[in-house]
This record gives sequence, structure tokens and C-alpha cells, in this order.
Amino acid sequence: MSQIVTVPTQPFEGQAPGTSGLRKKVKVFQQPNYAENFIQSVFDVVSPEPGAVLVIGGDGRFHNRTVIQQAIRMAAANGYGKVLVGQGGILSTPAASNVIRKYKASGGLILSASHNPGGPDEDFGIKYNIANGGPAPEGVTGAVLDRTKEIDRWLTVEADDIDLDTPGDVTVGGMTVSVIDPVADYADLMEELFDFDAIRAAVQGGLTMRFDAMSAVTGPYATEILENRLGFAKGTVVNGTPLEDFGGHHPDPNLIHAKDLYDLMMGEGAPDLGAASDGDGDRNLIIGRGRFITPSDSLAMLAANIECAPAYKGRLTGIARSMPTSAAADRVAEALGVPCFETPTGWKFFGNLLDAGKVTICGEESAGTGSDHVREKDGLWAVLLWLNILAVRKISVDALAREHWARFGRNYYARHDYEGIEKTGADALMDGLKARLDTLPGKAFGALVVAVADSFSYTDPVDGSVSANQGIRVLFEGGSRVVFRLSGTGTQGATLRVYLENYTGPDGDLDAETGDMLAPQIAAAEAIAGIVQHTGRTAPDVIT
Ligand code: VG1
Ligand code: CO
Repeated sequence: MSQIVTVPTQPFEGQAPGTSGLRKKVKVFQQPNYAENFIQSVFDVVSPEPGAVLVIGGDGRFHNRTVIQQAIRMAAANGYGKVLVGQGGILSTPAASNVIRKYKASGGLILSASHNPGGPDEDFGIKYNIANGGPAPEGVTGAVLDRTKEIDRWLTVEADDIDLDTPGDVTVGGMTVSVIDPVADYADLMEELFDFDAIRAAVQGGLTMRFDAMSAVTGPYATEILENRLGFAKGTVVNGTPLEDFGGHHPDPNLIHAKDLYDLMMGEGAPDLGAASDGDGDRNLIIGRGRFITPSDSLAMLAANIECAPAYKGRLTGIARSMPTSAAADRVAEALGVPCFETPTGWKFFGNLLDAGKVTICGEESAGTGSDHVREKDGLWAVLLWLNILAVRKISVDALAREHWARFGRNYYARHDYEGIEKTGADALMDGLKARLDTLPGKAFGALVVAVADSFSYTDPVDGSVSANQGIRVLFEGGSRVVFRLSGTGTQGATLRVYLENYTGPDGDLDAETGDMLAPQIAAAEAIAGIVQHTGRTAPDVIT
């Protein structure tokens, strides 16, 4: 057994894990002791039982392999008995969640900055997931933050880097490291959940799609599942090789960064379904021929049709959505007679509800959808559920959307992001809003009259924990609203997110332009919050 080395170190200040773990520029992570301090703080907080199993994997971005090798040595020094690591250092976020659950690991380190760009001058991230496979809850992330402020040493063993590219077992400081196939377990799970025979038959019958892996982690997963197992033509998966810098793009599956896909789907000869996923494979973009589906609508439509998928037949217990996500899912829950939970932003808030069996499917407006099969949002899962539904119901995406709106009404929805703004201005905007909340009810902004204005606070129905200050909601009479929130995942300045929603009943105009339908809410948001004044911007950087 190699020797355990104690490296003296300084605490680092205020490295709060945000919405989804610790995210910083690669250059920050490359500072001596930086990644090590965070990883040691995690190990100190979770204090693994001797012999515990740890899963490690990432989205393949620049710096992935370096941190994996260090984390393996540190795990050996901290008493873990076994590390499961994806071959090539690869594990998508949902696949990592599955591996943690399947092999009863005590937790996992997922190395990713999700949809943020990668490369030497771009972003990196580390997230700790607990034994249920999901992101550590606030109790754990808060304790990790406290620990980073007082840490004075980290532990490692002296050992060489392992060969991450060859499957099989090696020993590091007395600990076993298994290099595992990152795709197989996940692909098998998908085959258990969905009607692959029905999808295969539909493909034989002419169903076509394009999946844009955005040079990120889902390439190998999508190729195995869509092309090899379901029989879609070779070339269905594009940008299918994970690259350290994602080919210089943002691996963010939205209409801006997946514009090629969008243009294809809106043009002549589009396939039946266009889909994409993000850097770490937990987000999804769904576009039918000539029809973009908002993530909020996708959650509602998937929930309404979930009976088509064998593993979900007769077992929908409830639906959960994050607060800024549109209320489209609420109407489906009501019609199906199941509860709908409204949680703060971030997948960690779904964990308790899923563990307790209170919900089966959940989603966020930020292109995240998932279910109780793992404890992360899952991009390919959403794509496969769409395929399953289309195959069984023999319907197009557009027809399904129209049918849905004709029954439930339509929640016109958009999110405006103001990125990299001054933190002081962003804080002033939010503080000003908070201070004026009491004065808003009854006030008119154009034709919109404020019914309720509050700062969203969530009490977890399972463990009673309270998460306050989760965004400002301004609800107007008649069911439309605007929501203001600061991002917890950015790495530069602050990002203001303004969420806009306007509900139209089944008898209203279901075929309008989203921009037109949201014009009154956009004007009201400016009048209420003073966005131009506080951010110095006259228009959002990104509209999704
Ligand atoms: C964003 C999204 C949120 C999502 C989070 C992590 O957080 O809004 O819905 O859960 O990213 O997603 P924020 O705090 O920047 O709004 V991922 O795919 O980056 O793990
Ligand atoms: Co992601």
C-alpha cells in the first residue's frame, strides 16, 4: 500500500457550490490545491465508510482527465475501497446517476460545467452526488462550503496516473479502480423503460430523426441507442464525438446554439424529430418538423402521454416542476388527478420527492426533463420517451402539440437572459424588487394587473427543510406572470433571468407568435424591475 501524503493547504474563500456544484474557469481550477481543496472538503463532509464505492466521470471537457487522476489518488487516501470510472473519463450526468444507483455506490464526483463552453480558457465544474444518484442537497453543499473555508490539508497517495482508456481493474494505493463501459448500463436501462420494439417498427416504417450531440458527452450514448439498437440510419447522430472544447461551441441545446438543427427542422425535407443534448447529457431540445416544443410544454406533453411507455404504465404518482417552469404541467396533473409540486430551480430539489415516490416525472424550463429512473435530468431519456410516444400513437410532434393545446390550453413562454452583467446592478435590481413587493398587488402595468408578488420560498414536503429567496414571482390576474431570478451557474459576473408566461385557454388563439403573446409581460417586467437601468442592457443576450 502506498503512503498517504498530507498536503498542507490554505482555505479558499467563498467557493459556494451553486445551482449545480462548483463552476469556475479552468484557469481557476488549475491553481495549486484548488480542485483538491474542494474534493477534500467533500470527502471530509461525507466521511465515507471504509471500503465505500465512489463513482467518477465527466463530460470529457478540457481538464477532465487531470482532475479524475487526482480524485482517484485522493479517494484512495480517504478510505474508499473502490472507484468506478467511465472509460476515457466519460460518464454523462444521467449515466453517472445510474451507475451510482446500480452499483450501490456511496456517491459520485461528476466533472462538468454542463452547457458552458469548454477549453483552456473556458469553464470547468465539479459536483458531488449522493447515494440516491442525485445532486447533494443543500445541507451537504452548505457543509462543503463551510469546510472549504477552514480546510488546512488534503490527503493523497503517491501513485502514477492510471490508464483511463483500457477497461478493467487496477489498484491505486490499495484501492480498486474499475474502468467501466460508460454506455452499456445506461443503454440497458433505456431498453427496460421504453418500447424499443415499437420504436424499431416505426423506424422501419420510415420514422426519421436527427440527434445533435453538440460534440459533447451524449455522442457515444446516442450512437449506441439510436443507431445501433433502434436502427436509425447511420449519420442520424451528428457531432457525435466528444471533444475537449466541444468544437469551440456552447454545448447548450437551445435555438441559438443548436441553430443548424433548428434550421433543418424548419426547412424542406426535415426529419420527423430533431433533438439535441448538452455538455453533460442531462438537457434536451425537442423540435418536430416545423414545430419547436418549449421544455415546459415538453414536460406537460410527456406527462400526458406517459402511459405509452411500458415502465410508466399505471404508475404516475405525481408531477414536479421548478417554479419558473410554466404551469402547463399543472393542468395535466389536474386532469390526471395527481399532485403537482412546485420546487426551486435545480434538480436537487426533486430528489426527496422522487425518493418518497411522490412524483414520477419532473422537469425544468431550462431544457431538463427526467423521471424516477435516475436522480438527474436526462436528455436522451426525454428524446426516447418522445420517440416512444410518436411510435405508439403514430402521430407527428406538431399534431400532438396542437391536440394538447386544444385540450389544456397553451402556455406561451420565454426566458430572457442578461448575461455577464455587473453583480452590483443585479443585486440592486433584485433588492429593489424585494423592497417593493408589498406595493405591487393591485397595480396595473398596461392591461396587466398584479394579483400576487412574492419571493419564492419552498418547504420540502418530505424533510421539512426550507429554501428561501428562490426568485421573485409577479402573478397577474388572468394567469400570466413574470419571474426574476439570478443564475447560480454562471462563471462571470451575474446573469439575470426573466421568465415570461401567458396562458391562453383552449378557446383562445393557440397559433399565435410567442413574441406577440408575451409583449405585455415583457413591458411589465421592464416597468416593474427597471432592467435597462440596472443592467445597462436594452435587450437580453439570449432568448429561449
Ligand atoms: C440553470 C438552470 C437550472 C438548471 C441548472 C443546471 O441554473 O436554470 O434549471 O437546473 O442550470 O443545469 P441557473 O441557476 O443558472 O439558472 V445543467 O444542465 O447546467 O447541470
Ligand atoms: Co447539463
